[in-house]
Amino acid sequence: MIELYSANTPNGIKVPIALEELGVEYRLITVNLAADEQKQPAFLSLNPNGRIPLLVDFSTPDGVPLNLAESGAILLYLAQTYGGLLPDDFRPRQRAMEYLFLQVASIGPMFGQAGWFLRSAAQPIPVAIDRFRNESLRLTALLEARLQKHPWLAGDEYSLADIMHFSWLRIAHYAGIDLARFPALSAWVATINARPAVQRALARFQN
Ligand SMILES: N[C@@H](CCC(=O)N[C@@H](CS)C(=O)NCC(=O)O)C(=O)O
Repeated sequence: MIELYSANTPNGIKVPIALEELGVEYRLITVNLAADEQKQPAFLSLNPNGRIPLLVDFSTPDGVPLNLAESGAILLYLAQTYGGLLPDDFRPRQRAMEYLFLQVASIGPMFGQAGWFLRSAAQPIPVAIDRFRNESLRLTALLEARLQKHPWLAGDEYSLADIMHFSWLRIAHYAGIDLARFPALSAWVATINARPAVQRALARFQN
């Protein structure tokens, strides 16, 4: 049995998409970020970092529930535990890992900061907006170049790397990026968005 604490945000949708793709059942507990539920003692006792997503797996080999935060770690755990979303072959498997880490270390933080300085800062700080938006643009161009050559980020196979990046690229406008300027990425986003598992995951947040 899996419980997932999450919300309809770029990092929050990654785990339900992976769970739906893997066909693993879960109970979704929606966290109200606007009400700061993720900073309350009950949530902090599960994840001291006070952020979603947070997964609790009650079906562990040692019988002790596992609390796991960080979307990259969670997707890796699910892929390794439930089998899928990671290519079997040596090279594409390493490539999937490479893009997984690129997302958590670069795209996520850069898009997040670009969006925050563009939309949420109390006053506009042009140097910060330029810095984070330009770096987001550079990284977007990197993904575009990859997808010009390969159907998926790991190569020929849809993997957890695609889920990680899809969740941010589908809202690229948040970071001030016009996705229409990137044809391969736009087509890739549309293809992933049309997957039944992705639609089921997104629908879970509407209920
Ligand atoms: N590196 C983390 C980032 C998690 C994260 O920033 N989650 C956001 C939602 S997308 C959050 O919980 N924000 C609420 C807050 O910062 O209080 C991951 O990949 O899971």
